Amino acid sequence: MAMASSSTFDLKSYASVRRSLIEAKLEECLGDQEPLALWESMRYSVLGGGKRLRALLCLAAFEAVSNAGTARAGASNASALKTDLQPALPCACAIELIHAMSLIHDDLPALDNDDLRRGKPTNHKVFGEAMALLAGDALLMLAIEILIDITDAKVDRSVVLSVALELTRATGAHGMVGGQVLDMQFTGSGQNMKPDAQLLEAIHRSKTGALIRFSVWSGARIAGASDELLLKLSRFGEVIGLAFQIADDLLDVTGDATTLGKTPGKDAATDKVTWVQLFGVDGSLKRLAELEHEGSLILEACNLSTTGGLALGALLHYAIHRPN
Ligand code: GRG
Repeated sequence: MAMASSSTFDLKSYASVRRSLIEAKLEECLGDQEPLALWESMRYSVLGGGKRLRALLCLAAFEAVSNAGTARAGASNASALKTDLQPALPCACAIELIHAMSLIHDDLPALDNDDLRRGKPTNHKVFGEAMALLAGDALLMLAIEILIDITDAKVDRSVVLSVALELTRATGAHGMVGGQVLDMQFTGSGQNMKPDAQLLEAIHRSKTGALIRFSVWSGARIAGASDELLLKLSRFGEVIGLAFQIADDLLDVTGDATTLGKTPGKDAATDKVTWVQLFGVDGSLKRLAELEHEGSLILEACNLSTTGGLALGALLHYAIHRPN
């Protein structure tokens, strides 16, 4: 049987099968409930949109670690669902809920003041600022709720607790919120207060990278990865997180509104410090190539050649070369 590699791996089929599971679970978590206006606003920003990159990373890491040590994936069946993903599904969805809430709040007039997201009017444009704020708050707590509520017999309570703890760290002042604050402190500051590459990477690592790193780490943790493997996959997640944000900065310069589903050129218009602003398009492409190489080496060292491992490699490539 022909063996699949990261470059021949059919990510499209792999992702399509797993996205269906993710969408169904998100629908279940966000069923119509009271107060209707609140749930409508929550559903608007979570369902029917988004690449689901973070949830896919979580499921791929879970799959990779669950099957570590078994036979290499064959090219023809690389996307087939052979592993029960249910133990990791609530976590994958919790990550998407947190991600969606961060987008709602990020788009508010008090922050980025954006009108367009995923090709639709932003949440506050449809439901008003007060409801958008509250929908974000509710999604944040719902994410924690569905995580702590994991009752799958295959997942030990101590694992659930450690995953919940890491998620709060990745999301709050140690992670996304802290990174957003640092980002704001440099936005619009002109030439005088530019961070250097190290500081900018630290901002990216917390604002965007922490949740992406958590996505990989949590899937691996739920699957019972050893401390050594967790450390390697955690670094892999960090590399994807950083690369994802640099690619995002590049897309803001090179993309168009239809493909991106959001307004391009905002970074320059608001004088946001980005990799592109500091090092130009070529400098950004060079850094992305370095990160892709580093991520591939880490993955090789993890020795995860089954479907999940190949998917992680393909998702690294996708995070860097994606169209939106
Ligand atoms: C978490 C309590 C709490 C508050 C949020 C606003 C804020 C604090 C943080 C901002 C975080 C943020 C929006 C970072 C940008 C990350 C980014 C590039 C998002 C785009 O992600 P994609 O491309 O989006 O994966 P889709 O639409 O595909 O899901």
